[in-house]
Amino acid sequence: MYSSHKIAPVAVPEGFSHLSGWLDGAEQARLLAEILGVIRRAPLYRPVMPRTGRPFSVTMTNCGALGWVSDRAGGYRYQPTHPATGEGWPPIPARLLALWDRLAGGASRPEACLINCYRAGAKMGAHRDWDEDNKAAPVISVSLGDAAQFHIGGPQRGDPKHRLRLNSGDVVVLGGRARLAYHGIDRVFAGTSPLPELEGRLNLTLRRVRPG
Ligand code: MD3
Ligand code: FE
Repeated sequence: MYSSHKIAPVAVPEGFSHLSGWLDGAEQARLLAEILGVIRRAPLYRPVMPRTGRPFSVTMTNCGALGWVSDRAGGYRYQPTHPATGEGWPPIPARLLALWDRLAGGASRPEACLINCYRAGAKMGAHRDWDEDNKAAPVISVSLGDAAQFHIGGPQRGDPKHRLRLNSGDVVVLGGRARLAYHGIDRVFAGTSPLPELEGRLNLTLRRVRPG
């Protein structure tokens, strides 16, 4: 007999696909080495929120022709240079472009790969990714290191949320209605990284910013 407690199932938005374990351990290690190379050239920095100046708990950097940045005066935007060094961002590693070509359904290649770094206690509040002029192309996310609890809702902040765990090597494709859904990271499970070279969590998001 089923319990009579009514727990409404929360549908995942159309266009959301979670490719659990898409990258094997060896591929994760190769990708991580390349991303650590990016971070050496374009150091992680801590963005702050527009107007309030409140710091993010996540640190960030980018690779690609454009990178996503945020500061008090300029707000959320894409720009071709690192906010601290003034240098151009390093290129997106070829293996990430190959992943895009395989999974992005024919969308033009991404100009931006945002790298989010979560150390113990870091999280990312519910938000929508709204800064790309191109909202038709999917966003593709790759997780490395510690596992995290992710949530995705709908187009309104109050919509019911679907929660799932993202593990190292998981890939998520956000197309269709999922592309503009509210989402965030509730918590990181410290100490669960299977990669000896990585303590904490890195999330890479490939983004087509410009139309085309
Ligand atoms: C759903 N990153 O960088 S990845 C972000 O794990 C971001 O660091 C989270 O949200 C992270 O903006 C979540 C999964 C993800 C990425 C982009 C999305 C989900 C998304 C864009 C639209 C909808
Ligand atoms: Fe996001």
